[in-house]
Amino acid sequence: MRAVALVLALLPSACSPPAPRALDIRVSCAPEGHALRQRCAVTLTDRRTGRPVERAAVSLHADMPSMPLAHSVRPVTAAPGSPAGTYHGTLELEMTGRWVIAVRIAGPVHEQVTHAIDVEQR
Ligand SMILES: [Cu+2]
Repeated sequence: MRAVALVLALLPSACSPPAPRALDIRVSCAPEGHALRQRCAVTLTDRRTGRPVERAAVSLHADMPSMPLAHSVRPVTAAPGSPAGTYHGTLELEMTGRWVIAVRIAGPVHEQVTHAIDVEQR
């Protein structure tokens, strides 16, 4: 048991999707009325118990990897919705192209995943 915990602690903390530890984090975003207005849904599941994670602190941060420092989109707090363990937030992006959404969980555990979306004008 202790050996397992040690091995898990030694795993490198990746900055992108591969293997978040305690939580299974699913992210999906879809335009809401306008291409630049993206409503994102985050679903949190406790990997150990398989149960949805409620009362988590979830925030969404958007950036354009191709244009460092060019954008300062306001981070959004994702509000809990249904089903349990689902959180929703709407980001107002500034232009079409590839955006990376960082989903930060600040409690009950700390984790972050990133989710890339290609925003196209239709
Ligand atoms: Cu840009």
